[in-house]
Amino acid sequence: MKFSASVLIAATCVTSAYGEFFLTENFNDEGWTSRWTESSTWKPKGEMGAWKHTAGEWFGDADDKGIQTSEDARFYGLSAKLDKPFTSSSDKPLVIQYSVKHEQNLDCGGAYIKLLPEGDKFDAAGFGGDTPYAVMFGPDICGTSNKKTHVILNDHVKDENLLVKKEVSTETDDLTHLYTLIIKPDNTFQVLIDNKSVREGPLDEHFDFLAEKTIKDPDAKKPEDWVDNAKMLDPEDTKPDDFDDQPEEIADPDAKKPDDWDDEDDGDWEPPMIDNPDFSGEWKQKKIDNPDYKGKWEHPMIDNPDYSFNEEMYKVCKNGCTHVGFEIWQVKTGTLFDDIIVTDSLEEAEEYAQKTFFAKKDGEKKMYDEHMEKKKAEDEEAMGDMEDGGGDDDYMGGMGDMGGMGDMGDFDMDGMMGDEF
Ligand SMILES: [Ca+2]
Repeated sequence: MKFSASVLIAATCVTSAYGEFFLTENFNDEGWTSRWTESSTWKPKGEMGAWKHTAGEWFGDADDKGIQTSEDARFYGLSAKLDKPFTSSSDKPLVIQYSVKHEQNLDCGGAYIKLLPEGDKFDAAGFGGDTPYAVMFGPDICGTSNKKTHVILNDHVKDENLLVKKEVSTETDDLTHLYTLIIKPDNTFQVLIDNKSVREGPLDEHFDFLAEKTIKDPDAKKPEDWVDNAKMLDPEDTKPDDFDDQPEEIADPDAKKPDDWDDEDDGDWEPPMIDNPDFSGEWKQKKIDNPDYKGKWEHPMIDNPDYSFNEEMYKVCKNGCTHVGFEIWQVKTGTLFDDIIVTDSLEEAEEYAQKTFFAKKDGEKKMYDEHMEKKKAEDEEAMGDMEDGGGDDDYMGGMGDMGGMGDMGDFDMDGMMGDEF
């Protein structure tokens, strides 16, 4: 077997200068299946999709494989045990990093990773959407409006999963991107995509870890005589005596009871209503500024007696995280995962990124551009043939090659919502 550079790097970097690896996975060897377990009891077999071990359609190194979803409209469940449990500590961060490539131009599907805390109790066969987790992190795309990078952290005090409050952007093109989440002991976090920060800040500002700092004063009430109407009816304005109060509609004076009208069978005859030609509108009293208006009453705020800062928000793995896993649903498949690292050192994650993602990136882009050029030329040729007299069948075949439009009818949006949180 020919080893690529990244296989050798992963194999030799067990210890490191900066910190500890809790897991590194580059999926380059056939033995990855012995390290990862597919979920087998989470969903019926027919609803589960198969993982493909491949470098994909475009890549920086043909020997550098990842794992790719390969069947449309399926669930995918896969997990691996960390080399040793990661326990949140007061002097080191938690760093989770992995790469994602949506070769299929993903229209609807998850591509997030989870860090799991269950230790020996962890049920790899049953691992799925309901399995407790410490961190859920990574892309989730469905339609044009839902395109984000999930960041969901477990609050060990309330035992609740907290969603990041401001949406975090995600990449939607067909190339590999690197996603990094850092949770620091100073109770801040950072999300990097391709090593560029896309969201960062204090945990208490971005997640609902803490009670509100201030609340409405329960003893304060709006005074009963508070005037909060800015306008009032003008008491000086009265209806003129000569105002002609005409109804809006009148009975049609020209209508006549039909000769064949039978009062017994048809009931009493009534003429139809028509617009009143003399109607000049309703009289309305003028409105003026209210001299007693005091403005909108603002409820006074006080410090919340239930608020207290929690120094340990960052401890998402308080009792040790032991596994990582993917449990996702994809409508259109072709997402390829690679180069996962869980470490307590940002420097280590950066170094790993340089040796993996950044080493392959330019080669992949070059191959992708060539692939697209070739495809464009083929499509143009197919279109040319069609204009020269090709039939409808040729046309549909060409469309299928261009975008897989034949699959559009199989969407199951409801199906994907159930297991996410
Ligand atoms: Ca790889």
